[in-house]
Amino acid sequence: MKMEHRMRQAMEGGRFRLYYQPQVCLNTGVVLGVEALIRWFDVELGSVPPGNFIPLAEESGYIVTIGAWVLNEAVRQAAVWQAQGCARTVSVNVSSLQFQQADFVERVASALQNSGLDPASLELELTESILVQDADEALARLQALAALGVVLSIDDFGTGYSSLAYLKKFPIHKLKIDRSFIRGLPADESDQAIVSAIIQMGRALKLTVIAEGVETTAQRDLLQRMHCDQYQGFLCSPGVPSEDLENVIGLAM
Ligand code: G
Ligand code: G
Ligand code: MN
Ligand code: NA
Repeated sequence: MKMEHRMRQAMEGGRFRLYYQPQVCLNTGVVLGVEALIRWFDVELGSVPPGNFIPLAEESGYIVTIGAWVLNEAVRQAAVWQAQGCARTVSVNVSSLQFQQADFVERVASALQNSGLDPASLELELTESILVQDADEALARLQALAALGVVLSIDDFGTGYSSLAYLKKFPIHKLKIDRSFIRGLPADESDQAIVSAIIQMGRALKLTVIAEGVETTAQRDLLQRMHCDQYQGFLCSPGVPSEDLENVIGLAM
């Protein structure tokens, strides 16, 4: 069976779920937000890792359908947390094709409106490649999203081909340092230099900086000394179902 057909069946059968990975304040240990990560539990194939289907969904265009579902589901869940009195942001990964839809901004606006979620509680994770393609169109779209009040972050920061000029040009609020630079910490001196430079630049530009892929206390402690704002990684928790989140957050540090 073709993968796209399987994805369509899985979507119709409710076989996709969102898991949530905490984003932790390095100063206080408080969980400020979570990143929504899609999971596919197929009737026949079992658990299909996102690395195996997101690229195919991007090629076939089905990512637009998946992305719309992810956005609405994440916003719905965040509105539930908000109604429970829990201030917590939700970060949603946005694919290039999804961002390029003519009505992408309206889709975000209506997801917010339908749910009643405070726009400041929604973060959109964009990759550098999104900013490189058709920069004028991207600028207009980002300005419209920023005007809605949503937070715009650059995912996998430092791994793309774009220039740093976009940090000046686009209304970006947050940088996510790619985990390839975190892996070598605390020992690797090149990684130290790169991470430290990103943090300092982020601070100077008044951006929030979050480190991805933090797995050890030594990495976390170094990032804290470097004045990084937040971290995300297996040290706190992998992505977990919403019902397990309170448990994980109770243990966060
Ligand atoms: O979720 P990890 O746990 O395995 O995710 C693997 C890859 O899939 C990462 O690059 C991540 O950004 C991407 N990914 C996870 N969830 C989503 C999603 O909802 N939308 C998109 N576009 N990518 C996602
Ligand atoms: O591309 P993006 O940054 O959205 O991808 C998130 C991916 O990173 C997911 O596959 C998630 O499971 C993975 N991830 C999250 N935390 C860690 C970590 O501490 N170590 C490693 N190796 N992967 C992580
Ligand atoms: Mn991400
Ligand atoms: Na990333």
